[in-house]
Amino acid sequence: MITLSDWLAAQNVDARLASVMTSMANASIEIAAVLRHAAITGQTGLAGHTNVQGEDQKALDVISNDIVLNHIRQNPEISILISEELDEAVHIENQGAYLVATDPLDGSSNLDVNVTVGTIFSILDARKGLLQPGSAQLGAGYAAYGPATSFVITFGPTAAAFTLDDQAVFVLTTERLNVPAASAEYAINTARERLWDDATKGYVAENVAGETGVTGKRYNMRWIGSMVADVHRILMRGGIFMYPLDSENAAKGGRLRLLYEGNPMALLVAAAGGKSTTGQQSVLDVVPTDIHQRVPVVLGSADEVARVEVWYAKG
Ligand code: FDP
Repeated sequence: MITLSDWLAAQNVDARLASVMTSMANASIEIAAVLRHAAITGQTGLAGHTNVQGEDQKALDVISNDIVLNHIRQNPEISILISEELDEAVHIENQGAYLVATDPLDGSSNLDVNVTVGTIFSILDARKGLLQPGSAQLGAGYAAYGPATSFVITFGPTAAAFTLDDQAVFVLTTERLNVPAASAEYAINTARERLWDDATKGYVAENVAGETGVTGKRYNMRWIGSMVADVHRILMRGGIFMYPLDSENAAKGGRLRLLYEGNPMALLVAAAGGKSTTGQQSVLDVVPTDIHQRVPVVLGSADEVARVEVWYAKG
């Protein structure tokens, strides 16, 4: 059995960077415990305020944010926190070399129905400022709180998955994630079809046509509605996840947040052999102009993302 700490010690990474992963793992273990009992302790439901995106905050969003902030404050290697739940970046009074950007509880609309949600995070060099492209990430990961709690991380070249055991220890369960280039599974909120651009409509129409269309193969659709859960499935068995620009979200730049949703997931998918695109460029190449910037996100199996790119190239 290889634990997360065994695995981290064996990686060729700075021990201070490894400690950031440990802090996020410890925060995730604590959040998993809160979620397990939230329905019993009455911690579900709204907290009564809205976050910076104008969305209602759930009690568990606030609790998860506090847990992450607490673990980050205890680690002197981290000097900046960017969180979906906080309007401004938090500058911590220390010399820490690392910045963490996080969505402490992603997929909150699934909270009250006991469907997988997660914590997503990105690690950057704090000295290089708040607005760095995803290609500058030093590491990234997420915890998926499902039937088991998974912790999936990368320092760049490869991605590994751990599963939480009964002793609250993360155990290595997949050493090298591999997103197969070919897949016949796609994930998109099809209720938004009338709002889509021509590229998204064209790509999805080909999939729906299945073996009678140009791809000559039958596709299946899966949409959990928590990015963490949908991307976790893709990292484990392939497929494509799409939250494209559409006529409704275009004014905001898309739906998902670049720094703590698009970038970390794009880095993990790239480490596992997959690809990402906004439709115009790799998600990892977008230079942010705001810490809460939104971006179109398409990621997953390389052949499928390439098909989407072909559609966008048609203009
Ligand atoms: P949520 O608002 O529930 O936090 O982060 C945004 C997100 O969930 C993603 O996790 C998820 O993929 C997407 O929004 C779901 O969007 P739809 O409501 O369009 O299904």
